[in-house]
Amino acid sequence: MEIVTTHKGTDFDALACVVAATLLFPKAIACLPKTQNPNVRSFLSLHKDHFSFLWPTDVDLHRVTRLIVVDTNAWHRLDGFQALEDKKGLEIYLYDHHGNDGDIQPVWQCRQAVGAAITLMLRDLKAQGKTISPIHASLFLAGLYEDTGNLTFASTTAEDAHAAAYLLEAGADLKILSTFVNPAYDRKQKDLLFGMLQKTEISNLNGSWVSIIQIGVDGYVENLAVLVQTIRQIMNVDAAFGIFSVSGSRCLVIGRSIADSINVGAMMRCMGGGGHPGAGSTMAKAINPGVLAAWIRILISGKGHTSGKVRDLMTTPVFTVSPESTMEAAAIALRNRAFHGAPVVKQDQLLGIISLRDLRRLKRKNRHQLPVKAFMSTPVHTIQPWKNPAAATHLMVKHDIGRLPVVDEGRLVGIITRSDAMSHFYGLCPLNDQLDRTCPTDVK
Ligand SMILES: [Mn+2]
Repeated sequence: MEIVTTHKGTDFDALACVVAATLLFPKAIACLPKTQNPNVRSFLSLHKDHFSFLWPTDVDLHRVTRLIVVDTNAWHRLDGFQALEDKKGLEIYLYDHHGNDGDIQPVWQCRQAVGAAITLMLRDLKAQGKTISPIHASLFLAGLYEDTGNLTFASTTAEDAHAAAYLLEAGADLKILSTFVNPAYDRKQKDLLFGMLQKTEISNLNGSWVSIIQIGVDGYVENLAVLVQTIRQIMNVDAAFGIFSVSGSRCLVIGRSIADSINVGAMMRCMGGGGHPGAGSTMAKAINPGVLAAWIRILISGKGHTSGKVRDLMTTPVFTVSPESTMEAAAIALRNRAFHGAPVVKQDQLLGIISLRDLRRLKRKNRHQLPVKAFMSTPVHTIQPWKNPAAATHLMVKHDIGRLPVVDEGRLVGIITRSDAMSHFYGLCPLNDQLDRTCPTDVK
């Protein structure tokens, strides 16, 4: 049995990719997560007769031989398929346009940083000469427009624009599109937008204009992400962040950015969520909204109002790996110590970083005997021990890395990880420290 699936909180791009995959793999059965974005839900309820989907609970996992994953590359974002992660002989195919943060190990993949994942699928549909009906074209264009902000987000590529032209030629209906992609605001959304406009604070952080809004939300309000996007446009800022106190001690944080220097996805990953450079979100539990706002400012500016130093947080001595050791030996050493990665060092010289993720990428067993130096990542970003922890987090967010060697006068003296830096900031939080790791439905 072949199954196509995508991420929880399914948006139009994800839905478009699932449908496109069933055209590319006619034997595959489409399976949608139980949670979908509100506009996708209303689209599906109107187009019930055109598409057929299974729920994850309808699938007998034992019978799945091929899993086609679209618009995500992380197991935790799938609904109900985690049990397949270690299944022997399962073939995984992947189409995705997200960053390098996932842990799904496909046997075949098409991954590229384009504006929308449907652009990648369309490339193959065109190459295989598949015909696209006007309804398919409309759905695909909805995904393309939603993920690229009508081709205006910085992540948009020329291929996305070509894909849009191709879909218009195939009969995509712009009237249907505007009904679903930009649905009219309901009463609650209008009220909340009004409140957000009054509360928005604008500041210049590291040369970018950023608007941060803290606001309470009464009951359920649909599609808060659209409101954050609207605020960004009205305020004409580089990035906007909404911190919505949802209920009790939970806050939903949603960010939208058009500046290359503000990578919302990396910031939200740091805060326990996820997303793209231009869009992301996280659900934070038991953290005061004011602390979340301060955290966002720290992540963007790299300036924390804290007195600690990197040397107080770093781990020392550092476990290192020699460039000549085999990948297999390095992996065993890392696993025994429960580390995810380590610096590669030769005679006090820091050469690179090797991680378990690099090892998982080696497909063929015989490559495990190759030396670490062939697979380590370079160049290495480093930090000095006397720097502020906020500067360390800033670097980790900017380059989307999980660990930072601490170097003093050319010598490796320690290492600081994302969780070291975060535990420092959490220490400042009045309510302290849990993050809810579930991805909220607004993540694009
Ligand atoms: Mn997408």
